[in-house]
Amino acid sequence: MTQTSSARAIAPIRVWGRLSSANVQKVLWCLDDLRIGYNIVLAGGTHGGLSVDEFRALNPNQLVPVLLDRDIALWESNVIVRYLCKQYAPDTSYRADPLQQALEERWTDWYGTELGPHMTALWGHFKRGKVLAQETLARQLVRATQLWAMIENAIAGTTFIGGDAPGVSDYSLGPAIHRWLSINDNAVSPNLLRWHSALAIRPAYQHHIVAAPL
Ligand SMILES: N[C@@H](CCC(=O)N[C@@H](CS)C(=O)NCC(=O)O)C(=O)O
Repeated sequence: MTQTSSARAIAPIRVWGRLSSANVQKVLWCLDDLRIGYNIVLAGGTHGGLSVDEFRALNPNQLVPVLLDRDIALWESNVIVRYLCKQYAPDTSYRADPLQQALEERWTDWYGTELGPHMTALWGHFKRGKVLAQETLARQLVRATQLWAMIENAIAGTTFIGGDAPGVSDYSLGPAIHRWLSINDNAVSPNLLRWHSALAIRPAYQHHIVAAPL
C-alpha cells in the first residue's frame, strides 16, 4: 500500500516501514512535522518484504525504516532524523552552533544505549506479551524511572528538548515518551507531562504516535 503526504522536498522521498515500529514512527512524525513530502511503502512485520533482494540492496540489515532521498538509501532511524532536520529544517530544528546541537543530540544517543533497552523490555512486557518475571519487571521500572528523571530535569524551562521547536531528540524520543506515559500512569513528572502535551498537540505526533497501532 502506498500513501502520499504533503509535498515539500524537491525529489520524492520514499520510506519503507510499518506503522507500529517506534523507529519508523520517529521518521514519519519528523517528516510530517517538517512538512516534507514522501511516499510510504509498508514493509516489515506482517507486511513482510524485508528478505527480498531489492530490499536487501537498500538495507543489508533487512530492517526498517529505510528512507530513500535522491536515490540514496539511508537506514538507522536516528541518522535519518538527523539528516532530515539538517537538510530540510536547518533554521528551526538543527542548530548552526555544533556545540549547542551536540548538547541537544546527546539525548538521542543516550536513549539508544541507556534508556532504550529498558523501554524495549517494558513495552514488550506491557503491550506485546513478552512477560517479565516480577523481580525483573520491578528492576526495569526503577531504572527507567531514574533515567526518565534525567530528561525531566534537562527540559525544565524549555518547551522541547530542541528548545522552542522540536529538534533531533524530540523526533527520536517522541515515540518513547508516549510509550512511557502509556505504561506508567502514575508518572509524577511535570516537565515530561508538559513536554508530551506540547508534542501531542502537533498533528503529525497525534497521527503517527498517539494514534499508532500496537
Ligand atoms: N537501529 C535500527 C533498528 C531497526 C529495527 O530494529 N527495526 C525493526 C523494527 S523497530 C525491524 O525492522 N524489525 C523487523 C520487522 O519489523 O519485520 C534503527 O534505529 O533504525
